[in-house]
Amino acid sequence: MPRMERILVSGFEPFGGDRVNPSWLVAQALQGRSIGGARVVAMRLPCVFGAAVEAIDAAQRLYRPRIVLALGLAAGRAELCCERVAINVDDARIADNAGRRRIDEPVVAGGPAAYFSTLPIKAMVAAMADAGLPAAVSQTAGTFVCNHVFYALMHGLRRRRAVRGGFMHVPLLPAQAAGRPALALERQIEGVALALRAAQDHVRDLQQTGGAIA
Ligand code: PCA
Repeated sequence: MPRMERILVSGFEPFGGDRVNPSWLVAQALQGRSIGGARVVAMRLPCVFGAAVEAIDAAQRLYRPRIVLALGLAAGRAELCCERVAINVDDARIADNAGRRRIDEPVVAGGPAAYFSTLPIKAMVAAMADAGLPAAVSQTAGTFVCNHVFYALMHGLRRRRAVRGGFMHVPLLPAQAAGRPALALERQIEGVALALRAAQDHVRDLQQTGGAIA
């Protein structure tokens, strides 16, 4: 009997003084769930340049997923954000959890300037919005460890078209938001599950705008 397809969902450990990181809580909640005929495997990444990439690479070798969705926290954002593009630069405003700050260094020396997500970001946003959840396409994943992992993931998948990859940023939880935008954990879990279902269902993305005018 063929093995059930797998989806790898990563979340990050807390960073920058926070005690929790909702991205890991969401991934953990989805562990073992069956979505669109595939089984979710969750993993927690260190918020450390380099080490986070080694961890997600090792998990891909072990689990051989067909979809890889990395999750991270974007404090201050109100929506579940499907990231469009990863850029080849690390420029950290704060130290990572190993105490290192990388400033204007490439994620991959000699790599292209950017990679696009190969997940159907418009379909994922539509699925979440249809369920009444705040969702948006984001045009930047920042220049910290999230973008670093997203870029390295897409670089690793550049010749493996059968495996699709992407990144979503989630908002703060209400308990940690201190007046900033927030979204309850249950709604974050529901949103990411719907986004994964849409990613399973849509190999081609929808033609609808998710653009921004600077
Ligand atoms: N958010 C950070 C790194 C880890 C996380 O959850 C970021 O957006 O880069």
